Parts: sequence; C-alpha cells; structure tokens
Amino acid sequence: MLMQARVIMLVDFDYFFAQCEELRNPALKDKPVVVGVYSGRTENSGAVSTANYVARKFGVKSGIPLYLAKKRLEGTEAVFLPVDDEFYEQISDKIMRALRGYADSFEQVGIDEAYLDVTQKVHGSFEAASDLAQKMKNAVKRQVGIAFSVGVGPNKLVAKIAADSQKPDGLTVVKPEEVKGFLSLLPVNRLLGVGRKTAAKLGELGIKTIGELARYDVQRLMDVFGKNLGVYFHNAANGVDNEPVKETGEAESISRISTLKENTRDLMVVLEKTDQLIEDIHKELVQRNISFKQVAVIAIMTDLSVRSRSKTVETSTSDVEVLRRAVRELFEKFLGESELEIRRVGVKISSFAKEEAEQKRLTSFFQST
Ligand code: DCP
Ligand code: CA
Ligand code: CA
Repeated sequence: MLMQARVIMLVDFDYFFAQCEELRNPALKDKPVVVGVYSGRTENSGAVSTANYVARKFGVKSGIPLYLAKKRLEGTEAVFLPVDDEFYEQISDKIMRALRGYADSFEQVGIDEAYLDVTQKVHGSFEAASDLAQKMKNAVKRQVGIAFSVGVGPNKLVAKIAADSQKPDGLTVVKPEEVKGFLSLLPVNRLLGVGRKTAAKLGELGIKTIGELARYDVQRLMDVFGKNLGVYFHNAANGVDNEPVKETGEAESISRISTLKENTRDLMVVLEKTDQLIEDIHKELVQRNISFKQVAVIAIMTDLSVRSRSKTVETSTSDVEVLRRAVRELFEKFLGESELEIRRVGVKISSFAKEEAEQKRLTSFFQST
C-alpha cells in the first residue's frame, strides 16, 4: 500500500510571555515590553525571558542580562515585568484546547508550541492545510486574543523550520516538492541539534548551508560525527524526518473556583455561584468531547482553610444535570457538617473518558439487531 504523504503543522505562539502581558494590559501594546526573571540580588540582576517585537527593534531578546536591556531601552517608554508562569500557563491551556480539535493527532511541546498532524483532516492537501491554518489563527485570535505563527510541511522538521522563517503572525507552507529549495540556502544551525560547536565543525568541512550539508558525502559525515549523528544530519538536511506526532495527554481534571459576593452558609447562594462554574466546566467538557466520573466541590472557609468533598457518579457522563445534582448533594452534606461560613467555592471534575459518540451509536445499533 502506498503511504500517503503527511501534512504536519507546527504552531508557535508569538513573543509569548510578553504577548500575554499585552493581553491583560492592552495599553502596553505600543511600548517596548520586557518580561524578565529577576534573580533578586540587585534590582537589575537577572535575565530577559522574552520581549515584544517593539523591544526587539532595540536589540532586546531572550537571555540577555536585564541591565543591558535597560540600557538599550533607555529613553523609551519601556515596561519591565516579572514572569507570571501561572497566568501564561492558563492562556497556553486555553489555546491548546482550542487547537486540539483541528488535528488528527496533537502533540504539545513546551508552553508555546504544538505539532498537529492534519493529514486526514485536509485529505492530504497542502492548499486545504493553508486554509485550515488561517482558520485556526482567526479562531484563536477571536477566542483568546493571542497571535501565533504556523509552519506547514510534510514532517515535523520542515514544519518547525517553516514556522520559524516568518514571525510574528506568520503562515508558511512548504509543499513536499518545495522542501529542498526551501532548506538549501538556510544556515546549518537552523537544524535541530546543530549548535555553535557542530556548526563550527561543519564549517571546517566547508559546509555552511543546509543545501551543502545535503549534498555532502554521507559516509564522510558518519566518519566525522559517528554513524547515528551522521545519518541524522544527512536526512535532516534533505528534509527527511519520519518522527510521528505523538498524542500528548490533556489535563486530568477540570476545575473552576470563584469568590462569593459575601461569606455565607446559605445553600442557595452557594449553588447560584456553582451554577456559573458548572456552566463553564460543561463548555470545556463539550469542547474536549469527554465525560467524567468523579465530582468534587471545594470550599474555602472564612479562616482560609480549604475543605473538599467528592463523589463518584454511577456511569461516565457529560450530562450537565448529573453534575448539578452531584454538586448540590455534596454541598448540602458539607454545610450540614461544618459550622464556618464559606468564602470561595469551587467545582472540579475528573476521571475522564473519551466520548465516542459516533462509535457508541454504531455499537448499540449492532447490539440491537
Ligand atoms: N523563554 C525564556 N527564556 C528563553 C527563551 C524563552 O524564558 N531563553 C520563554 C519566554 C518565551 C517562551 O519561553 O515567551 C517561548 O519561547 P520562544 O523561543 O518561542 O520565544 P517567544 O515566544 O518569546 O518569541 P517568538 O515570537 O520568537 O516565538
Ligand atoms: Ca517556541
Ligand atoms: Ca514563541
């Protein structure tokens, strides 16, 4: 059987930590924004985590010392902020959730990148993949407010280099027949695994571009770098990469928590709040097409102690009514057992199963005939 060519995407969020900061404070948008890791030794000791593109024009980028960034941005309206991992993580989760649905298989790599195998979804067509990528960009822009760059290619290696080649807000499609031409003039350090030392070693062999590496005798590469690395360099330079997109799991639970308008022991007041949380949780449930079996409620009391109660529902379900009933039951019981007033309430579901609606219908059809 002939293997169909794959269509792979790499999504990489633009200047991610700094873009998150712009998202929660749009007034930052036109100013240089620098997100830094402050080591705390002196006010300016530490390094730049990332910077928006306004700041990059002044030569500010990931990894440089903060004092240097300050110097380069002297006289501008630059804003320096400390990293807020938790917030970036939240935004990242939202985007990843939105992207998953577009892929046959989905592999998250770090906080701001993901590979999507979309071969089936686009029936192997790179034109359709380009449209799909544009649709994804628009949807995430609308739903979350974040821009990203996409590379589309016949494998992960090409998709990644394609995404890097046009940023920010880029969309770069490299069809199988374009791979060699696309790679040939790029410097060798654009290949994964070619750092400064390796690039220097290749330079000594007269190899500067990926094209030169592709044409270089593979046996000699093996002599210099060893068999595995030599073969890898040869294949990579020729745009050959068979690594599959490996499905990565999703968060194992979904939870929402919120502060009550006033401290209370009134079940109705609690349930009014949890109803909002449940609605939100249910949305995510439907989006992810999963069902749950475990329900927990969380109560943060006026003395800030955290209590929780949980129960397992009879069958795995995505039914919002089952969730509502379970939450009500748990809070009824909880209020009967504690005396303090509640300050914040939370709802959490877990023990997920994939909802295979299509398949279920088919099986029940066959069973009933
Ligand atoms: N990061 C970091 N330190 C580094 C590199 C990155 O803390 N030396 C963090 C901050 C980045 C995030 O990781 O926002 C993602 O890294 P990227 O390399 O993808 O860089 P950006 O997303 O910031 O910019 P780009 O638009 O070039 O992708
Ligand atoms: Ca990245
Ligand atoms: Ca990025």
